[in-house]
Amino acid sequence: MTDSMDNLLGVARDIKSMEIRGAALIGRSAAQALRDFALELNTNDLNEFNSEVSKAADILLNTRPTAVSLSNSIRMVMRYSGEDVETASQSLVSNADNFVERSLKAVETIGKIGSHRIRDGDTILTHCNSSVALSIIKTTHQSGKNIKVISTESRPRYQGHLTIGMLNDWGINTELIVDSAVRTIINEVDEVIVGADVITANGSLVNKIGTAQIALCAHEARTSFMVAAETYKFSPETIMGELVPIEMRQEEEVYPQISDLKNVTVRNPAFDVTPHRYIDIICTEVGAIPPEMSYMIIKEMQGWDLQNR
Ligand code: RUB
Repeated sequence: MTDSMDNLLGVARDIKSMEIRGAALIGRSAAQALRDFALELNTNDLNEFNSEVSKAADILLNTRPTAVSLSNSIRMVMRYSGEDVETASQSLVSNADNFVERSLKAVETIGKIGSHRIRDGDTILTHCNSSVALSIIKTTHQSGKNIKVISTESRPRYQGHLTIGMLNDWGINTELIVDSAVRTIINEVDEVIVGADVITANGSLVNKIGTAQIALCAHEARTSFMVAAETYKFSPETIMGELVPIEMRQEEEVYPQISDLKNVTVRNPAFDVTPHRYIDIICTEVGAIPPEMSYMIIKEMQGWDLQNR
């Protein structure tokens, strides 16, 4: 196997095993992996270049099924063109670099936009470990507002432990709760802020399992529910009526000794769907929008052309 394929398979493995995780990082890592793969390809034949790059793209696409950042990032990188290998490769590299740059800038901009909605003294509840939701929280803290964060554990993979480590390092007053304590503490919360794996055409949110229950609690308690999502988290496929595939992970993540129990199985969906009516606002890099505007974001920001599907 070539070194370039070896490296790409390494990134694909890390995405699958969740060494690389969180939708934004998955999208950027895939773009960079495809870029490095193209740069290391040793061929002067454009047909061979195209075919190898598209095989590599398929390998990355098959790592995790839910996060649309992965397919959107690969789609953007694969819009390269060129008369020969050199120009095609340059075009692909520039697409990948643009995606990564645009993603990093979006996370920063969302941090600023979202922080305007948070008041001094607020308590924020977050779930899982979303770099974009945390950008809002960090920016708010850096702006001098005094905030407290409550973080769920986010079983079964405990991404909440990553979140509290980061909040601790930034000097933010933080409390960790078990996932099932959300209903108990919701009346102390001023706003829920979560990230997104997917926003559908009708403005619904696909995010870490447990998000939908939190949204339901927040709705009942009249607590504001904010989603932090870059425009490449919006799913063009859902305009065509496609359903978002929900990743099912291994039973052992939830109960390592499951094989000892012959009459028991574990169901381990990694994500769930929060209906748009429970979402107050989606903070994107082009502004804070109501979920009902998601269709427009897909049409305008992603140049989505229904005729060419
Ligand atoms: C991560 C998760 C995050 C979103 C958004 O799930 O659900 O909330 O991906 O993250 P997993 P970000 O740990 O299974 O990848 O804001 O960093 O894109």
